[in-house]
Amino acid sequence: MAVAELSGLGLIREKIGANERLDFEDGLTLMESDDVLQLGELADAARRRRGGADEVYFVQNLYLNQTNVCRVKCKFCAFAVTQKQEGAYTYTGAELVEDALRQRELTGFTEIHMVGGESPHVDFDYYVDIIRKLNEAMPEVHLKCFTASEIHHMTKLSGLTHEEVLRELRDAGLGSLPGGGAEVFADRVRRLVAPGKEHPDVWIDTHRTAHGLGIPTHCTMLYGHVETYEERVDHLLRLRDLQDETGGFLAFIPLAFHPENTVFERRGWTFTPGSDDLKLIAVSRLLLDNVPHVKAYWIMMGLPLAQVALHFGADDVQGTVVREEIFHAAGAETETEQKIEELVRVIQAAGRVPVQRDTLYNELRRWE
Ligand code: V47
Repeated sequence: MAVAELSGLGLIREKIGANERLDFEDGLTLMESDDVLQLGELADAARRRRGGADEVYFVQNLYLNQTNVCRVKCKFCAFAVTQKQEGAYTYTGAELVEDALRQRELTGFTEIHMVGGESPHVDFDYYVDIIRKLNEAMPEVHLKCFTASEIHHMTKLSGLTHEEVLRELRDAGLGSLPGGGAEVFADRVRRLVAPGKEHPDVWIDTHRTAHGLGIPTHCTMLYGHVETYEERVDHLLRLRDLQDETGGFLAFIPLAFHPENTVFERRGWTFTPGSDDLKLIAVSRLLLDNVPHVKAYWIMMGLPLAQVALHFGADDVQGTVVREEIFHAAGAETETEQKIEELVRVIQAAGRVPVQRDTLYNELRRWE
């Protein structure tokens, strides 16, 4: 077994050295390996071979959630509520602008990352209005808003196509899409964890359409629940295929399942082990040879493990964030905000060069 595994990774090492693309079987060999250190070393080598250097990126951003009211009931989600439940909120465009402007006096964020539930109690004009108002109030701030699932929800609210919805949002000021809502594409997994959600092909098609309109996007995978290694690899390769076709993904973000306050907590599920989080960073870096950046999302894995992940293929720690709700509803114990100085310190302590970027990875400032 050990010998077979060694030879498997040895083969993959050779392929990486020869710039050969890894296939499904290679992906499976990587996922099945417990040699996490070797995976990390391979991923870091592949990253450098493709032109990556010592830079580690972060963005100064603000998280907003326009509503936590959601019709879908995904089993992994601890954030969503129904309209009648205590704590339900839906903010108007004016309220979101007021909140963002207040935060702007405290931090000079360059990006607003806004996602929310699929509320049946709003219409498409609501979404266009909040984008337009935020854009008018802060035209220099990049609006990275709404998952593909939310875009799909807007087609249901409006009767418009995905392309029409995206065009209207883009014309109102939308800059890019975040990568949420992808979960794991395999039908079996979707039926178990998100039976109320649209078919996974819709996520792919929505991102393809966005890329066609010149709207860059991000991609994710929510791992650590019912998915098999095969299903993880399949997910990553479907992302790679789309990137081959369009080149529109800016970064991949592996998202570790957080079980607290979800139905899975009642079944005794626990958080993913750190070794799995590192494996996911490494394997995704190895398989997604065409996606420029892999994020070690510190909100999810904590800053110390994110520092290690920077040596396992990741080159981005996402951002300063300010007020994260989705992972904290599900038991994340990290802070909800980091100051730039702290991100810089953490990146430097990991032996890397901090670079503050904008959403599109233009360099704004570097700390040598
Ligand atoms: O869409 C929900 C996932 C996503 C849980 O694009 C959960 O740069 C784990 O997409 N445990 C939201 N995951 C977060 C997200 C994201 C984060 C950082 C950067 C970017 C980017 C995107 O989180 C959801 C869903 O897929 N999620 N509940 C949970 N309990």
